[in-house]
Order: sequence, then C-alpha cells, then structure tokens
Amino acid sequence: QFLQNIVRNPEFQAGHATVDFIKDHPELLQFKTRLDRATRILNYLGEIVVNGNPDVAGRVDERRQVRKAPLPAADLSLPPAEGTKQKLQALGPEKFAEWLRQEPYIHYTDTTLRDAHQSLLATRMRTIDMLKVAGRYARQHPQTFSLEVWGGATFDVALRFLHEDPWARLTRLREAVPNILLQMLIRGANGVGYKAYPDNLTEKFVATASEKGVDIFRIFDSLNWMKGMESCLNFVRKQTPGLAEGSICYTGDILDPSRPKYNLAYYLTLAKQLEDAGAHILCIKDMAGLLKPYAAAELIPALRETVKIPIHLHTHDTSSLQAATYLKAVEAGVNVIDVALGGLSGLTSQPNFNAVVEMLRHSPRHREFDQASLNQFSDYWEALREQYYPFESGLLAGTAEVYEHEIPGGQYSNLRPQAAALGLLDKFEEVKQRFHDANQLLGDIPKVTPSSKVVGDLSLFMVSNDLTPEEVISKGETLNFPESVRELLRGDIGQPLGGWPADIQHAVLRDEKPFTDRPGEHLAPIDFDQEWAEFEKTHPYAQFTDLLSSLLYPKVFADYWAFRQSYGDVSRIPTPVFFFGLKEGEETIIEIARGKSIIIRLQSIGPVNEEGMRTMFFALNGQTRNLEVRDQS
Ligand code: 3PY
Ligand code: ZN
Repeated sequence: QFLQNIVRNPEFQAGHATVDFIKDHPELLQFKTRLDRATRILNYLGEIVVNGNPDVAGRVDERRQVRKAPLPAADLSLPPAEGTKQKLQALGPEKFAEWLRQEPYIHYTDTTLRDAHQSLLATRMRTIDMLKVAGRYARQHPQTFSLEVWGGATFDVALRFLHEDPWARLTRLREAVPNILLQMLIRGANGVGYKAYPDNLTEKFVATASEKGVDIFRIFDSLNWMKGMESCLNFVRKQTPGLAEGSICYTGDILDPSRPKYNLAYYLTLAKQLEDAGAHILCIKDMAGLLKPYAAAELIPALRETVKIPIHLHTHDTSSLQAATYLKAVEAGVNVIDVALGGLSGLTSQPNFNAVVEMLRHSPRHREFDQASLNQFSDYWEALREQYYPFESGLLAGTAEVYEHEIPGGQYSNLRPQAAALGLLDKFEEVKQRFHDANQLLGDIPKVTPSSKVVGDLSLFMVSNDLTPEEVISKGETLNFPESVRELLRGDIGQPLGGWPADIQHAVLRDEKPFTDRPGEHLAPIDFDQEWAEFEKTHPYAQFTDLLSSLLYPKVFADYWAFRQSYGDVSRIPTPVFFFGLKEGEETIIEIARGKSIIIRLQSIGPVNEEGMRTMFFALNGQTRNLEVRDQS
C-alpha cells in the first residue's frame, strides 16, 4: 500500500520526486485498513442470502433451476486474427470511412453486449458473463465490423444496480477483443446521462472512453437537434483517433403522407448537416423499429446520393418485420447493419445475426461467417439469459402496435417495471395508448433517451391521474407535472423541430421562461484539477475514471462507492449467486483477482436472535467463517 500511495502521488507521477519526497509527504505512510477481498464478498453473500438482492425482490421463483451456459469452442492459445481495429489504425478515420463506403459486402455490428440486453433484460447483463465469451468471439469472428459494448443505459445501470465499474468493463473487454472495433452509444450533449453536461465534461468523457477502448462513437440527439450533437462530434474528431458516427433518429414513416413532419426531405437535410459537421459514418438509428422495408428501399438510396459517407443501419425487431427491412436496405446499398446473436435477438432487440447471415447467403453482398460457431454463441446467450429471468420484459411476440405507440426497444423492458412500481401493470395497455397521446401533446417528437423517458413519465402521469390529453392542457395549471416534463419544456435537453407546442409549454411552465439555446452553454466548466484534488481526499484508491462517474452521476456514484467499501468488487461473483445467493450446502468458486480464486460454501444459516441478527456459517477455502447479518424481514 505504501508503494501504491507513492505511485499515485501526483508529484511523483509528474517526475518531481526528490530524495526528500517521503520525508516531505508523511501522508504516504497513512494506511487505511481495508477489509480483505474475501471478507467483503462474504459480507455480500450473507446479506443476499438473508435479505435477498433488492434488484430482484418479488421476482424470484424458488423452484426455478437455471442452466449453466455452454462456452462456444475457440482456440484460446492462438491470438485473434487482425480485424477492423487494425484497419482503422492503418488507414485513419477518413480513409477508413472511404474504404467502408465502397465495400461491396455487407458488414455487421454485433450489439449483444449493449443494446440487446438493454432492450431485452433491462440492461442487467454483467461483465463476468461478457468476458467469458469475448475472447472467444474475437478469435472465431474477427471479420465482424464492430461490437457495440458500451454507453447508452449500460453506464448508469452498471453502477446503480450491478454495483460494477463501467470503466473496468470497457477496459477488460478491450483486452479480450484487440482486433474488432468497439463501439459505444453517446447521447450527444447528454453524454450517458439524462440531461446536458458541461462541454468540458463531455470532452473529457469522450477522450477517456477512447483511451480505455472505444473506437466508434455513435452520437445522437434525442430530438435530432444538430446543436446537441455538434460539440460531441468535434470532441471525437479532436480528442480521439476513432470514428464519429452521427445519427439521425428515425421516427414516423416517410411513406405515410399523413406524417409530413418526418418526410424524406427531413432526413436528407439532417444527414447532410451531419456530414458537414464532420461525421465519418452516418447512422440511421431506428430506435423503435419503425423503418418498414419499402421505406428503407427509398431512404437508403436517397441518403447515398445525398452524402458521401458510409451508412450504418440500426433497428429493433419489435414488430418482427425488420429482417425484411434489412433485406431491402442491403439491396439498396447500406454498408453496415446492427444485429444481435440469436439467443439475445428479436422482439425489442436487434434482428437475429445468425438468421440474417443465412438470409444473405449465396447473394451478391453476403459476408461469410461460420454459422456453426455463431450458433454456439447463440446457445451460450440463450442459456445464460435464463439466469436473468427476473428482468424479462414479458413481451412474448412481435407486435404491430409499435407503429402506434412508437416506444423504443430500449425503453420497453423498463416501462413495464416502471408501470408495475406505480401499481399500473393492469393498465399497461392504457399506458401504451397514453404514450402515443403524450407524444402528440409534445408536438410529435423523436422518442429516444432522454426524450422517450419524458414521454414515458408523462404517459404514466396521465394514467395514474386518469387524465385525457385535453385535460392535461385544460387542467394543466393545477397539475403537479413530473419534473422531467418541466425540464423538457424548459429546453433542458434541447429543441425539437418547430419548437414546443405553446399550449402544453404554458400549462407546464406557467410563468417560468424557457430557453432556446444550447443547455451546455449555461453550465460552468469543470475544474478537473480542483475536483480531483478534493475527490482523492475523500475517495482513497479512487481512479480518475471514478471522478468522471461521480461528475456524471453524483448520487448513484456515492451509493456505488459506499457499497464497494462494504462489499468489494462484486462483479466477479457468478451471476446466479449474485442475484439469488446460495442455498445451504451450496458452493461457489469466485475468481477474486486474475488467477486467484476462492471457494465459498454456505454451511448453514442460524435462527434470528433477539437483536434481529442471524449467524451465517460459511466455509471459505475449507475454513469455517461465521458472519452476523441483520435479518430485515
Ligand atoms: C439509449 O440512449 O440508451 C438508447 O439505447 C437509445 O436508443
Ligand atoms: Zn437501439
């Protein structure tokens, strides 16, 4: 620890340490006693066994057996073959984009490690389960264009519910996958959060994400507001050797004459603006899966004529139609499509990777993948998914209702539990109807985080208060609207095409004055030196990335940090044990550090004593360890 204190000292790091360095810095000799790793893990297990993991409370089925996930075959003794990562390094972003644009074959982005589980399992996939297969994937399928592994909701869910460090996930995935581009989703000026952040925080975040492993930044604005994306695009171009992918969020239907707000011309204009702003790649981000096959057949060629950069198509298969959209898009010249490995594909997730490869086999743009191996990866995710059963969304079949409510795939699996928490699960049909109404009240906006969250909040508010859309306006001045609705209409997350409708803006804001310029411009820049100096004092052993997490999510990070002091790094606990604990007589092996494992067996659980405590008897590597845990029941 003494050595750690020294190497972490800024003066030492800057190379200014002299022979008197230690004498001048008595604090280097101050050690805080830390609980050892195994003890902290036992504390966690004791807590989960006695009181349960609050994240799955009420959703555990005691009789349910979960399968062990079979690992796909791969020869781990060989290094992975070179892939797009090396190509980007060799060509640089501009030339790489030119190469991609003229590629005759279709390319695939595998979203399994980000959007697929965000959309099917409320973002709960844990790093340990990703790492088991990441290196195998890198070896078996090095021709994959990119893996989407980071950003979106994964950042805060990792800290908030999984008690994991999202930066550690990225670092470890990068080590496991040195050959394929890693991709993240960033909400423009809203970063990986739900509101605007100071520009220099977004800039530092982007630079650090790049250092830790992100190659492609998919940048979007939840209202398709160029101002919300421009600065982020610039940060990627200036601060990283990676690719800036600018997105148009697709909503409405270009073929529907009754939705003229989002017609073909609208998307072409936006695409040109993104290219002019420096995007290396253009993304069509169809977050709810609304882009129908014949609309894709019209949109893609028109975009290819309008911009010179390559086109990357993202969709969600909520309706179950989206393989047809991909077929039309591939025929029309799209360069990359987003897919998820079979076991985590379909419904609110991306179309099925394995099946789409087969759809195109023996066609001119087919790219070869070893289907037997893809199927093994699918089997892994399918079996693993059982361990996450409490987070399944309940959607069993594709639904054409999505064209009516337009709920994004990534939100669907969250809206149900949100409705359930308010006691509105029986009224979920009404919630979906009100989602549509809330969108109309707000002037028909693109719905994607964070704008979709606000539409969701407004629809839940309407259902719980039994309000019609007319009443929202007529009774508006007497209603206590959700804070997020107020913030949206004040301009906190940006401006929609044509501005906000005056009636709802007035009903919600009353006398408060909205602003129309960029929210980041009102925010004071962060003084990182000063912040770090303060942070380091109160967070021993912290890293700079912890400070970034704390600046983005102060409260969530504080809880995460406190949890970590008591329970250590729980990301290494196997998933069934992490969520469901151990039963008496059950044993688990936990790799607490690289190459160092402990075996924990739960021997027995004692009765509750007068103080409300239970004694737990564990065997840690064969040695009995007792633990007192308060029974909260
Ligand atoms: C996110 O912002 O998390 C999304 O997935 C948007 O689609
Ligand atoms: Zn998505």
